[in-house]
Amino acid sequence: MSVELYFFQPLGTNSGRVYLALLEKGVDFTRRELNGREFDHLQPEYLAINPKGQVPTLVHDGRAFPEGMIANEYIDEAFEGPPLRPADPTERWRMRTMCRWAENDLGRALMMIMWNRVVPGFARGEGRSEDEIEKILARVPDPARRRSWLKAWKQETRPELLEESHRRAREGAQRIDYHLERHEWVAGNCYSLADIDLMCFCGFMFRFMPELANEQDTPHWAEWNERMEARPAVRQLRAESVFPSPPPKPEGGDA
Ligand SMILES: N[C@@H](CCC(=O)N[C@@H](CS)C(=O)NCC(=O)O)C(=O)O
Repeated sequence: MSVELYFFQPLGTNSGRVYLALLEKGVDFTRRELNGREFDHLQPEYLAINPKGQVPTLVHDGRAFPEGMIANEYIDEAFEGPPLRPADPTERWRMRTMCRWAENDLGRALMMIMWNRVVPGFARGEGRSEDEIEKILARVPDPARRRSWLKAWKQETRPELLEESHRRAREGAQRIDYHLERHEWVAGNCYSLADIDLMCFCGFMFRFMPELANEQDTPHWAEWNERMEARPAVRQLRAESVFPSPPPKPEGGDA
């Protein structure tokens, strides 16, 4: 059996969720790290594996499984190891609801904010010219992704969208805290893929948006973080990660 994972960083959002699921299951996998800053994900060899040019992609016995959330359900079904989906139907429903929310609601708002902060520096790299950058971005295969790269690179995202994302980030942090005051784990009584998603898509708020996520304002979330950090798989994930420094805040405040 061969298992490979193509990813940007062990602790990345989309990459991290699948990386951590594999660690939790105890799957022995080959780490295929792509350098996002060098746009390795747009190289023909990788596009042959994932034509959308996105990470992560799980490859199991030669078959590619993109799309992190669904890949994680596959991992839970295909490999031995502790279950990552609750057996109880209500908890399983809550797990899926929260995975979806963490990725597509709060996660999307956070991505809008972070994407706009990091893309210009990311695209410039060690001194690429504007011309070079536009040529690279023209290779992004998915037209919607290409537009979103270009908007962030040119800093053309509408300010109202960023303001709304900040509102959602603030409300989202409070919602997580309220939820974790009532449940030990995100799905209820057992650790699941929803804990993995909450950590990977939203956990970085403690570091990058400490005004919204911190021990005073979101104490139950902070306690859950401690439960997460005590897990051997999470410790291993941290040990295998090098997380970049926080990106600079834009001038003139928060948005
Ligand atoms: N729908 C994909 C989204 C994956 C995704 O957005 N990955 C980001 C990295 S965190 C990426 O590959 N970005 C490069 C790009 O979109 O061009 C999934 O759920 O796995």
